[in-house]
Amino acid sequence: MPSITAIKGRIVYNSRGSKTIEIDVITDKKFFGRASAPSGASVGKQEAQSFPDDNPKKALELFTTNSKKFIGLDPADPKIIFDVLRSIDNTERYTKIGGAIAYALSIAAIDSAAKSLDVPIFKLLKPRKPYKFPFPLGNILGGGAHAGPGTPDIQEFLVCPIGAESIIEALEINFEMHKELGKVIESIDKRFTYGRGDEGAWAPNVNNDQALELIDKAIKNCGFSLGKEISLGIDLASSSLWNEKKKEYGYVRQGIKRNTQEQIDFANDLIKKYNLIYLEDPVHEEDFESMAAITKRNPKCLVTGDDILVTNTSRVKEAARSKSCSGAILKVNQTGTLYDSMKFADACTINNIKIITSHRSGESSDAHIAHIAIATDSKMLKSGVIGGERIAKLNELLRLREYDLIEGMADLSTA
Ligand code: 2PG
Ligand code: MG
Repeated sequence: MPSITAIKGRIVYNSRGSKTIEIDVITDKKFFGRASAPSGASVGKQEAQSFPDDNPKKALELFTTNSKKFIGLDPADPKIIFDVLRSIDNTERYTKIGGAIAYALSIAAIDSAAKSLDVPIFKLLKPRKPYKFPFPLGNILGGGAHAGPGTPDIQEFLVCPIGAESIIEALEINFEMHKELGKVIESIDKRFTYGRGDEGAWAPNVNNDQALELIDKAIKNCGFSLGKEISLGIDLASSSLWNEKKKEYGYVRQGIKRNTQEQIDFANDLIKKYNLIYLEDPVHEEDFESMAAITKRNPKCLVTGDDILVTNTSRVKEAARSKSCSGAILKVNQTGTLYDSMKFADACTINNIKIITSHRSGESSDAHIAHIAIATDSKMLKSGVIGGERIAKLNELLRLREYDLIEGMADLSTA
């Protein structure tokens, strides 16, 4: 059995230049694992809290004081790491030690275990086949919490290369779309500065409707057709639009307000008009009922919960009971440890809720989520299209082809 022989944490910076936690785990004195925690800009209320009192230093101090407790543990067993961490912080949202520690520790441990056992991480997490490549779900144009004034209220316009038969073809379709969309934006806006948001998506000075028209034009220019080579998805990130006092969604940049029924209609219309195969957080994070109405009406679209589920097993069970979602975002740092996430994935699978493993808008150059997507049978890996920290995950998918263990692309049918 591999055994942790050394462990060390430090503060580093993420892709937004904000402080985060990085942890090194060494197994059997020579197998080195490392991970650093990502962070969100549109954060669900029920997510694990990144740092105690918003203070990374405090998180690191508590971790360092307790780090000896992890020496001698089996790094290949996410449950053991979870149990010891829970003996230090048993709060629901890791408010004492911080979700950033939980993330970095549990992922660094599996990273070093995989090296010591000379197997890819995904195989440690799911010992048996079948393994499939997730479709890359790429953010090509965005606004909301990820970009500045003048950009659309909608946080993310996403492409999914549904016609691709291999992972390389899938990535290339997304790259081509991103490049072409840049040219299309420039052709209508001579002052376009090639500005991009936190996830590498174009951040032009257009509203939601114009954004969709531009994307439509780029699809045609590439010679693709909607529903054949490519399909569209949207992350409405509706909790960022919701005003609890006024009980309405404010599309401030476009000057539109929508009450709950209007928001449901808007979501249904978007799915219909653009044949969306994916719609994330169409309503705010507490509205399981409206999510259920949208899910029921659109059986061919993955109506996906992000802020509403926060990778939380109890919440996805509630969503299954109320039939609120057909898709679920899995972000390890929303829930804390790798073990928490694998439990969440099990609950999704049992309830036939399709998993979409996802990056955060504030990322590291780590690639572990590519393995997590494969191990959890994710249909898609939401990881942007361009930008070093986004490409890191996508390139890992390409490397994984060399193991000859993964056969073909995930099955995207929603049945
Ligand atoms: C989302 C994510 C990732 P953030 O809302 O799905 O795209 O954004 O990390 O800011 O929560
Ligand atoms: Mg989201």
